[in-house]
Amino acid sequence: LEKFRGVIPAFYACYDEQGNVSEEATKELGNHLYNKKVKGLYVGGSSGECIYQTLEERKETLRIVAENLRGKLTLIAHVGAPSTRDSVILAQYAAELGYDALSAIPPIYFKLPENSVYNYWSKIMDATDLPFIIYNIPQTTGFDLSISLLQKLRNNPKVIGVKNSSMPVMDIERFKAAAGENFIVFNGPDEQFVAGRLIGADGAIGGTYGVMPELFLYADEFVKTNDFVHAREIQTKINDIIISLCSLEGSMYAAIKAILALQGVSIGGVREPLENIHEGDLEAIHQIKNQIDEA
Ligand code: NAY
Repeated sequence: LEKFRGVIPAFYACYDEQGNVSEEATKELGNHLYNKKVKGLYVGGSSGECIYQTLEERKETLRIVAENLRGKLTLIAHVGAPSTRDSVILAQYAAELGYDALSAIPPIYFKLPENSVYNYWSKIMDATDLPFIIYNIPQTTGFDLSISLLQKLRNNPKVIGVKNSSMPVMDIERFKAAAGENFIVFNGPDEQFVAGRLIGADGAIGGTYGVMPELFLYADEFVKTNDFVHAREIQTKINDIIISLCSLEGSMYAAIKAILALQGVSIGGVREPLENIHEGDLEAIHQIKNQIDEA
């Protein structure tokens, strides 16, 4: 499980000027993050705007990233889709492409009982030989992973971890305690990266890493060397930046992409209904870029 321990940016959706998935931009962002020495990539999750993409677009992104970076970075494919059938199609495709692991949110829209969620995740796992990482993100899905469901899923040896994006850091500690040895818990909320690592997260996957990978890599090093004073200092800088990113007319991902463009990596805008950058955001975008440079 060593290959999952580390800083793993959630990969952004990469579009051309018409808003279509761009092969060139996808490669460019992948190479950029590879050069920053991140551990891996989480492809096609929330930050990948998976919920607003067609099955074909999601396959396209999975393919481009894998062809470009498999063997160089740990690649996790997020395959959660509204139906079990589409999720299984994506899972099988990711396995063919050589991904290291699969991951999925619980099913969204209908409020389904735990048993349906169990069956959904199990069918994805049955579809390939790949290990599986549960994605718990109750604030967007409305489904909170219970300890008993985790323990039931844990009977399947393919379940190797949880990416936990719920806000209480205690959940990370509880999931670790419940799951036992040989299990990876990933910190989800970037605002609590240091706290999550301290309470036991083995690795971390996040939506803002891509625009400031160095800060998370440094924070991770400080945690590893027990230098909590410096780790906390970086966390404060990260949180100031995240608050700035979330304070514009445009959505957080639109702000991130605009800053990436200033950093020399152009991956387009966001897909509606996510809000794109407004004229009035431009000055703040430059300021946030400086804020990142100075951190
Ligand atoms: C993914 O699947 O893209 C992620 O891992 C993103 C997780 C993010 N949560 C949400 C709700 O988007 O990283 C967080 C988030 O961007 C960060 O904490 C800033 O709020």
